[in-house]
Amino acid sequence: MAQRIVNEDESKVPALVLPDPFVSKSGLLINSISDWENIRRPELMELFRNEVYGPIRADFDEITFSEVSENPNPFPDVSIFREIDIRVLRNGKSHTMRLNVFLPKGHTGPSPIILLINHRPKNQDGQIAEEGYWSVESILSRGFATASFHGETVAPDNAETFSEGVISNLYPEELTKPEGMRTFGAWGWAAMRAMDYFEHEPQIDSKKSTIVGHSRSGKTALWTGATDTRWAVVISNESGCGGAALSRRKFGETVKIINTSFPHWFNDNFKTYNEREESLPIDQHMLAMMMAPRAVYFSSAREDLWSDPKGEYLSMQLGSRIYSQIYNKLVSFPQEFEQLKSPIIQKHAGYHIRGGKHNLTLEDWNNFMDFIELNFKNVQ
Ligand code: GTR
Repeated sequence: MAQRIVNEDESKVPALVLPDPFVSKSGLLINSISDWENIRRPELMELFRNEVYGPIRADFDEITFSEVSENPNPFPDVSIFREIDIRVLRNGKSHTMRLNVFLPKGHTGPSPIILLINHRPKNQDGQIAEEGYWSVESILSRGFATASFHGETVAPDNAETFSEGVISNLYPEELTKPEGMRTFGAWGWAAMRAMDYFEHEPQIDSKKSTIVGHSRSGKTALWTGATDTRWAVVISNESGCGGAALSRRKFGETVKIINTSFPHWFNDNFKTYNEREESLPIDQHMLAMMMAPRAVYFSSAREDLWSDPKGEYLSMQLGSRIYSQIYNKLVSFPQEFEQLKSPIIQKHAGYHIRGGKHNLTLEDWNNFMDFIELNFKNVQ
């Protein structure tokens, strides 16, 4: 096996020359909302779709939601638990995915919702909600509803078998295209179908919706939030390479390493950038920009160098310029990453770094909820 070259030394990070988000392909300087939304944003979306992630297909013939009762409610005192099978038909074939939903008990009126994309090994010790990773009780106690699906319900996380789910069932033509849909597209597809359910369910306020993902699911959350503007808040926890972190820093996991370890995640075109990060027409700060004018939040962990915490912060700092430069909203991030002590919870764009290792914890969730609540204040 070829030797992996991994840099975790800041002094060896190359000088950054990033593509300019505010100049269109034809050289037009972008400084208005309409030029951003009609010219530059669609150009960048096309680049991310064709060169990195593949599309999240949204076409199908029919969708149905049916409640099943297979498992007992793990939190009966504080929640109403629903297990929903979402069945989608296209061209006479169907795919069914499972969504687990907790509504806060005793709340009247629609609740804001937080979706967690789950990629932890299925049914780890038989739990539907692993404490910390999906902090259901804490989320409900703040008046949110919460839902989660497992990636495996639409695409196995395996280079050989990944297509044996929604891709082969509903969109087999994607497999032969170098720019086609792979697992990030499939997992994002599932998140969009969850959103279809939220829109259909009167006890859920789908306009106040947040999508959260950790690590590979954080990458998925970002691509889903960029593609599907129904999400009001998009949160990435330690998503690193191909997620929140700038690829050109080549700190920790690189494009070549990720494409070699997980060839089924991104589309085939992305592999042409192995060891050629400088030639990418985008970098990940531009993905953060795709969320505007909605809200976006990144979080990192100090010991998680593989995900490049500083690269995640810089990407947020640079990406959040979309709010000030185009949407005329006040957002500010301290210059020095090394000085960061406390979470940056403000309207539109936020960030925190906590102590410890690669994981999703209650501390992360508490910051996410502070950010979400602040962003929903005064929103009708
Ligand atoms: C790692 C991978 C990362 C990250 C992580 C995870 O092995 O290199 O890109 O996605 O898995 O999902 O936990």
